[in-house]
Amino acid sequence: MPTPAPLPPTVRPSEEVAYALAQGRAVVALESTILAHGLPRPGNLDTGRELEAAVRARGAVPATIAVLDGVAHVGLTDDQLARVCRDDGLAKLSVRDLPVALGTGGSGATTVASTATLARAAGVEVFATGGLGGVHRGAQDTFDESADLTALGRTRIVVVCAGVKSILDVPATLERLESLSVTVVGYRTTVFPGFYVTDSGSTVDTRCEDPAELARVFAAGAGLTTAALVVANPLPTGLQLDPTEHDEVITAALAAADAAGVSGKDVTPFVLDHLHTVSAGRTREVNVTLVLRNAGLAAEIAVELAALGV
Ligand code: PSU
Ligand code: MN
Repeated sequence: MPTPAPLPPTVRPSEEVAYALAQGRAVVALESTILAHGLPRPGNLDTGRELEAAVRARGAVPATIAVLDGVAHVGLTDDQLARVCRDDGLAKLSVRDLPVALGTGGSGATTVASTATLARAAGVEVFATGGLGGVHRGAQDTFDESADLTALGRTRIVVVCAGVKSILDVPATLERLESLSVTVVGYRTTVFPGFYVTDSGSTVDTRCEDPAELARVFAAGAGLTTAALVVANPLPTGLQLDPTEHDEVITAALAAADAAGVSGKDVTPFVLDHLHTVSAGRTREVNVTLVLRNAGLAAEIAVELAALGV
């Protein structure tokens, strides 16, 4: 376990997380934007708790990350988690927003980019989310590309996801991940998953077969790369959203975003929310299923990494 640089007072691991890290025990970071902005209330709080339980069930300590009153908490109390899931108008904080929130006493949920950044700063090496942000469709006109990509290009952490959100331009996102030297491996497959669906239509070059192999792959990058290892964990076909329904609801949701004139960081939450409505809750169900599976796999990888003791 590498010794992290001293933390600024505005980045605060919980007692449990600090203790686990000091003991070299497995810790898994969890993001809060999926809870605050990606899933509808009030069920999002159950999901937040289930994610933490899924990590614990596999012998790792969960560290859900969010900024509350000017402090970035790495590991939340249940009250803090409830606040993140309940508060109206909680900000969505990417990396560029962190200095403002931390310097002015602000609060907000953290995206993949900012969660990975804060986790790494605290010494956490494994992180689970649903789907990564990436290149939006039509980005050649809007330049809308998630800061998740550049953050993963400079943050040495394992990120377990079900691919990138399928509202995006998936092939373009994979190209950008390659340019940014982010290692992408499929978990027991070379078919790159499509978030709600098993197959995005794209492939990856590499597959890994088990958590121990993934831990060895991550450890082997020490000193060679400062980029993330993305582990793409597909839903089994039996659990995916029906692919025909998937394409229909995505088209409808993107058209609605266009008609509403939504732009910038509001696009992803708007489209996800619209999807939950037009699919009568099916996208929500599938999103919860896939993120729980990712948290479980992330915990298994974290346990293997801790066993390597590097
Ligand atoms: N994964 C999910 N649901 C989500 C997200 C990820 O299953 O809501 C969030 C993550 O926090 C990710 C963000 O970083 O969506 C991407 O937002 P943007 O496209 O504005 O960068
Ligand atoms: Mn964006």
